[in-house]
Amino acid sequence: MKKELEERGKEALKGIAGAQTPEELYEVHVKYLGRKGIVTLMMQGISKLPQNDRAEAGKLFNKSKKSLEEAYAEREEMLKAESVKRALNERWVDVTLSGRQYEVGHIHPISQVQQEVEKIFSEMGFSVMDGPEVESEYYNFDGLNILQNHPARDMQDTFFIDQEPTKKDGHLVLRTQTSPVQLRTMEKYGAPARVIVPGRVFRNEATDASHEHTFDQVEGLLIDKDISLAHLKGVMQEFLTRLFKRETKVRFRPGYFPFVEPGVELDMSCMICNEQGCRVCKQTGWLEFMGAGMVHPNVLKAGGVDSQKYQGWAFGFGLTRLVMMRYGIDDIRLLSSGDVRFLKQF
Ligand code: FA5
Repeated sequence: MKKELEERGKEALKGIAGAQTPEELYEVHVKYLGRKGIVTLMMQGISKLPQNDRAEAGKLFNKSKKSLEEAYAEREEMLKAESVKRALNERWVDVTLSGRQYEVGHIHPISQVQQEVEKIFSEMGFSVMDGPEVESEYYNFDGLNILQNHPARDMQDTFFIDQEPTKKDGHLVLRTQTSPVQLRTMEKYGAPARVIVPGRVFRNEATDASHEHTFDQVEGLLIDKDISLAHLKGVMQEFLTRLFKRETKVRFRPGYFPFVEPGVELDMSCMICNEQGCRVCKQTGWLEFMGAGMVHPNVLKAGGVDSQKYQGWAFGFGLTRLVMMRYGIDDIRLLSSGDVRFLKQF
């Protein structure tokens, strides 16, 4: 029995040393040391030995079993370490390689300038209002004193929504100006009011370097007691001076918009030539900036404001054109082209 144990032991050790994977090693374990393994079964045979030989045989088996278990544990550790090493080699990463660059977007130049405009007007006590881009004919025209057959309706080519008109609101249109929000503000908050309305507007017109079918405007409305155009001049001079970070002057010229009376065009001093005259200002020293005027009594009435008690002014300028001036962009169409090579510059 001793000899057989020695031989089986050698065989088992050889099997353990020869196992190349944890699975193979496990098979060797089952074969020799498992519940029905060769060594285990031999151990069970000790009880059949004569009484005197049992103690010695027991010791011999325990010793042999212990050394097999130790060899097994050692080999198991080794195979595990090897398999980890293999896995690491297979999924090898060169940590010295430079990383992949992820593009992070940034704010569009129109939104950047819009945020600046909002900040300056907020500091002067104006709230920022919003209004729908799909607007009713009533708010876009009728309520603003632009009557059904008034030639002013031809001034702005309109995109009409293909839907039955309602008696009260007429057709739905893509708003051609931010002025409808004048009415919405008066209806909602009454007087006094001090708001600006940045927003997108749409006109059905042929595009060129300075005209888009979709562009942004900023509307302004101030209603209170004892308000005059002098306040508008002061507010706009302060606004443009803060925006361009240099002393900027403004001047009025007569202008016509049905929803104001009197109506004006406001020019700003040319920041390129300091009023000396250049190509940009066509040698005049002034740049056209916006339309404005005292809110027409009919519009105050439509907004539910008592024109005997309150008056005010409104203005509307092209935010997209302001962005062009700010960054020296010579074609408006670039701003909505979605060309990242262009947008990356801002
Ligand atoms: C208006 O839209 C009036 N609602 C402005 C107003 C408000 C007057 C309140 C009085 C009181 P106008 O059509 O001129 O006005 O447009 C205002 C500005 O929008 C222009 O000065 C110009 O800067 C810009 N704009 C007009 N058409 C285009 C276009 N096709 N592309 C880009 N900008 C435009």
